[in-house]
Amino acid sequence: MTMNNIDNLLHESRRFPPSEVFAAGSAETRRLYEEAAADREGFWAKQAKELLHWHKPFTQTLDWTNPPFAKWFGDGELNVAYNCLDRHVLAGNGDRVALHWEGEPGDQRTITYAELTAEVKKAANLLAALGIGAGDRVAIYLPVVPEALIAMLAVARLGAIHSVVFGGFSAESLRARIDDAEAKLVITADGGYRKGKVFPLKAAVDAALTLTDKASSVTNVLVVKRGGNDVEWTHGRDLWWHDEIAQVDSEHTAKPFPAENPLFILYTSGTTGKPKGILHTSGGYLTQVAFSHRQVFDLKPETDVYWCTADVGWVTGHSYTVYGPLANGTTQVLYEGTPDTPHPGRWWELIQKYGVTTLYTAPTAIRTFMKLGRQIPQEFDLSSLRVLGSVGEPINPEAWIWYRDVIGGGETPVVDTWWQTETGAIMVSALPGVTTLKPGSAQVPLPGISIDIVTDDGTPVGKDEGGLLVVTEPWPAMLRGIWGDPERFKETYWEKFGDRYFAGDGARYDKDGDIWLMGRVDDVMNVSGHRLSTAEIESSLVAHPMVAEAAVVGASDETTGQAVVAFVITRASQADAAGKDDAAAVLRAHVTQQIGAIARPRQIFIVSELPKTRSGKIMRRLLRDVAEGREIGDTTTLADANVMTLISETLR
Ligand code: 6R9
Repeated sequence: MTMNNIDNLLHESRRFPPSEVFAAGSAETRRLYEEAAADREGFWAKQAKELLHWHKPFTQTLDWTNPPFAKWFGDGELNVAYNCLDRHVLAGNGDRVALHWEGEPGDQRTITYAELTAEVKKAANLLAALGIGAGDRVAIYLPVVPEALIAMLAVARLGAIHSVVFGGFSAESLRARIDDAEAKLVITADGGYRKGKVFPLKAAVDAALTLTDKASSVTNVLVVKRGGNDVEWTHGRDLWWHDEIAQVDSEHTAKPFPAENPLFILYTSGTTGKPKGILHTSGGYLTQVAFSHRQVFDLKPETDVYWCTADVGWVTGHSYTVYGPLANGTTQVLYEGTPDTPHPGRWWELIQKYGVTTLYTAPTAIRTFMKLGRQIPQEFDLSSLRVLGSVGEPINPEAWIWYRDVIGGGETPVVDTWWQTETGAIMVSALPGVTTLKPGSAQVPLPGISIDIVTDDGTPVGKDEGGLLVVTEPWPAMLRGIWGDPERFKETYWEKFGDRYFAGDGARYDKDGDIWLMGRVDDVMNVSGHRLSTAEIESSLVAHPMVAEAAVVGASDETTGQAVVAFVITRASQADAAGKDDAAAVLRAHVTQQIGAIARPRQIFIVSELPKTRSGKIMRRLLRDVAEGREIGDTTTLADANVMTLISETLR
């Protein structure tokens, strides 16, 4: 976050105490803080028992004898899918709507808990017939269609491990993830709808599996029919989902698995070129996502209609579309497409149509709507909304106020939720019935979560001071490791402060002790709430024959938070032939093809030098000054003081 934003934060001083409606039920919520403060582990044990069904009850809560490898509820057994499905049906809620799904072209499906359970049972039988059992990895590369959730839950039901890959990732990225996890099966679709067009997914799977001569670990590809587009077919490997599902038994008994059985791997960008496979397990994860979903959104499962706009390919989709809401028996909206198709009021139309009470989205979306103007949402009846959530990056107070006023009718609480793929669940957030809301601040750790802000050498800072955000005690939904790389897990998160988890975010306490997130302190960018690594994009750029050297920075961007800006030194012979503009266009396309459209640089500057320190480190801070059009900062540590003049001259 830039200094401008920080100034901005300090200019908004309005405070919003809970309204009477919310405050009425808050005594119980307040007690949660007290209980957790008195006995943190006992508190989580109680939540795990109350919120979940255990086939075999646990007797141990936390095993932290081998840090940083935690075990929660280690001797207990449960089935994650049973908790999200069967038990609601058995409790008499089978007729409750689980999903109001809407496709981008306007097609709809309403699926009750009984129907969803039946679908997942069939899918589990199908996967088992294809040889999937406990511990096997299944890659899921689907648009936001009900089958994405059905596939995830079927994998979970068998005790297998899913790795969902966002549909916007390229064939190369997909292959890297398939290889790293050694997935046996890929579940995809012929296509999905985006901005009025069908984008191909099966074609990317075909390309991924033939990228190298080396055979992949994949034995089958299951294809959901969605786009209706033509697809190529590899006989013996490829199977249509609908054909296969029609042939399997509809009964399936969910078997219990140990609480620490892996549930999923989700890849996320770190500070090196190689994405990390974040590993989550079952009992602790499900406890914390169910708990936080219930408390942060003041959930009333009987009456609420909840909508989380995240794609299931991101952690927010895992924790707050699939596992948290379904464990709580929530009715939710699931929407396949983009917010502006076929018209810019599409989201608001959906809220009106389904009577959405709870909306969970990202600041980048809110800022985009702000730019389009309030008249668009004002054409729709949004009065059903009662809680609004934000996630993915710091929300600037201006967007916070707009969200509350224009979308929430000036009354609806806005909860800003801080968490990460690694934390699995929300860690810092206001609670609507208890917290007096401050626009722009994520505010307080949830009950049972221990957070601190410390200096670089680990000393806790005081009120009105800033530093690095750490988690000081293990938490139930914490990552259990990086797939296949325990050393990297220790190094990345634990080496810096020993017994405390280093999140990679800067933060400060205000004078009341509330927490304000200040953005990443490492080389991770945040573009539209998605994490991208500078190193990953740099290595993609230097892999192109035209490029000699590349440096990537995240420059602040009004809508997307940050935008990718690249500085590239080309190999003389090649670049002359192409010309600067063409070279930039070619390289932007290259990054899209290698990683995916989300990583495509907003700008590529062709330069003759990069600013480096005497030890050869690229000084990204100076490049950020250039990218953001600012006066260039202190250059005294540069090996060659003239470099910045040279760069500025080239770009003039
Ligand atoms: C859930 C999710 C995690 C990174 C995180 C931080 C940023 C997320 C935030 C926030 C400020 C918030 N972040 N929520 N920053 N306020 N409410 O986004 O996971 O994709 O792993 O990103 O996103 O920088 O470290 P993930």
